Amino acid sequence: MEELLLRIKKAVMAGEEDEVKELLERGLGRGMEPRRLLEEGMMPAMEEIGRLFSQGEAFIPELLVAAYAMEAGLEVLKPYLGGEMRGRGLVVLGTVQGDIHSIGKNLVRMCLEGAGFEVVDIGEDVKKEKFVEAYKEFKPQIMGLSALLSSTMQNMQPVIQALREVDPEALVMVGGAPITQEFADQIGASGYAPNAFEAALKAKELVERRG
Ligand code: B1M
Repeated sequence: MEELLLRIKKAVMAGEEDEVKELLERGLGRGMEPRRLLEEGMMPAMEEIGRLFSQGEAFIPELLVAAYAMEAGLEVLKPYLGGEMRGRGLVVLGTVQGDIHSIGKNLVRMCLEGAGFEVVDIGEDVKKEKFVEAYKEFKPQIMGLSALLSSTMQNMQPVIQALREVDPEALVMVGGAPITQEFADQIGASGYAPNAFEAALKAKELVERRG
């Protein structure tokens, strides 16, 4: 089992999409938990490639091929990350302006869908105005904002402010690697989650609290 997780990690890092998919299918076939395949197989690959990138030992192309392999793997796990319930409400989800990181957001989307939410994914590098338009168009229970860069996390607060000008009660959940609970409180977010699984729980909590 451990060896399979290690092989998944290596295959993601090498960008071997077909191998990643095959190894995940094999793990699932052996009855391994999808969440374990994700958290102990694929995610460590992204951490490692990020660490190598910080040290100047990996470069953008390596980050990209690993990201594609991760996306391919997520597609395999997607059907298993969910539950059966539907109709909890609608979430509009996007990565803020200046930020093109999509994997974390996509994983949050899958977990929200799994938890019974309908999700409108408005993509990456999303301008404040587009968040506001989407809020008006879809009237979601929750707006979800993701940011992966310490520069782009600064673009979250203006979005929250613009949304609250339209609706002072708007529920906004934030997340992404550099975000902390403290930062979320500072910018007036309604909720924060450190990972995709917690994001689904937090979304449920926010909607239930609203009643
Ligand atoms: Co980028 N990148 N990157 N990158 N990249 C990081 C984030 C970095 C930490 C790498 C490093 O230096 N060690 C660093 C940021 C440093 C900082 O600002 N603090 C960095 C940098 C510097 C950059 C560029 C500036 C590099 C350059 O061009 N010189 C550039 C910026 C581009 C831009 O956005 N304008 C850049 C580009 C890229 C690629 C395009 C090559 C690629 C992204 C491809 C893609 O997403 N389609 C990429 C990648 C892959 C990474 C790393 C290696 C992996 C990110 C990832 O997918 N993680 C990353 C290093 C790392 O994270 N260790 C890095 C896996 C994913 C499942 O986790 O995204 O954290 P994560 O999402 C989690 C949680 O954060 C949370 O749940 C998710 C799942 O559990 N979450 C939420 C996320 N959103 C949420 C929303 C919520 C709730 C929870 O509520 C709404």
